[in-house]
Amino acid sequence: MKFLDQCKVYIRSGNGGGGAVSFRREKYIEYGGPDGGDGGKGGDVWIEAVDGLNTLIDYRYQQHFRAETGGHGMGRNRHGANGADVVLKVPVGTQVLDEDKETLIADLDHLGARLRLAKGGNGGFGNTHFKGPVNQAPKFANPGQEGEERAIWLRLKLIADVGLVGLPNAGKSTFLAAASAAKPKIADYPFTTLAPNLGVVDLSTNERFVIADIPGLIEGASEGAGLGTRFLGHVERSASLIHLVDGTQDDVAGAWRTVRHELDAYGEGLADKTEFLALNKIDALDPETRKEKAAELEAVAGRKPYLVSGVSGEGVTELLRAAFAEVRARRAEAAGEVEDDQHEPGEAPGSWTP
Ligand SMILES: Nc1nc2c(ncn2[C@@H]2O[C@H](COP(=O)(O)OP(=O)(O)OP(=O)(O)O)[C@@H](O)[C@H]2O)c(=O)[nH]1
Ligand SMILES: [Mg+2]
Repeated sequence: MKFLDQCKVYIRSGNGGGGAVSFRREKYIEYGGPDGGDGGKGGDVWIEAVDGLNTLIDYRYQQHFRAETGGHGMGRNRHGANGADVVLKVPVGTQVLDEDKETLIADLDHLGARLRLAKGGNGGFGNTHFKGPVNQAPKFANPGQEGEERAIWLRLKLIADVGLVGLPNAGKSTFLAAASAAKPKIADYPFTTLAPNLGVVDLSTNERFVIADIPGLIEGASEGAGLGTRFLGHVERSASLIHLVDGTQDDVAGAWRTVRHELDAYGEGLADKTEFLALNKIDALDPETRKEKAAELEAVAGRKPYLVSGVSGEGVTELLRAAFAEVRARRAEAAGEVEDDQHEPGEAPGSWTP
């Protein structure tokens, strides 16, 4: 699955309708005077962040969007109809970039965020508008204004609700495969995962969230060791992190500390996110070792770890449910915040690379 979804879209707002040239003609009324109505306004092109979408796939199939032309004005001072608008519906988290793919036009980061991308042309004035003391019977009217035409890029930074972190080989990809329908590459050597994988966790029809499996972190990752920390950008917007610690290694406390240190060094609020700590691979541990390792983790982290196994599936659902409760709380919080959110255009799009 592509983590970044982007596509180019061509839009055009509607032309305004032309004004009409017309004169009143009625029995017994001589010199009825001009009565040409104005043209209608052309439709606008809007973009809106809506619920229920999570990809830009629709824009792979349709790239051209045009709003309707305004209706022409008519005699008897009738105004032309306004052209219908077109609304591009996109998932929350979509960024709109200019044709140069650099200039950020908008970051639709909350539900209902809406922006006019192209304004429809105004309708032209009918000849009624031009009558005056000098020219009482103008035989001309304005044409409608042209609509705007432009190309834009849509870019979706998929927002993983929960990020999976841990040392290489901690079993992150295996966990993702157990939790979702994703099929990440799994192998018993470090750095199997070279690019992030996403999976959708389906607890029930309306309990869904996205989890991201990112490459393992090693000591010094924040200084560029291993694959570095650049992939952490994918989980910056996540509600929480699931931190997996391989229970089959000798020093579980050290493993936890290493990863925490790298999260801290990376910054961007990652270290402050709720961490669901889990001792993984418990299928390979006897009850005695489980207790021992769990106690070691608890001692260093200050709370009890979940006990899970991506291979046997033990404890996985329980951990996912706990993580989802947090996701849900964050979503409710975000929905409440939207109203008074004085939103800024956001950081330059170039500052974020996968
Ligand atoms: N016994 C056991 N082995 C596991 C479990 N989860 C993963 N493994 C094994 O651990 C090894 C690494 O698993 P991955 O899922 O690739 O680990 P990862 O954290 O994604 O590794 P990187 O992508 O390299 O960072 C593989 O050989 C897996 O079969 C588990 O729950 N129990
Ligand atoms: Mg992996």
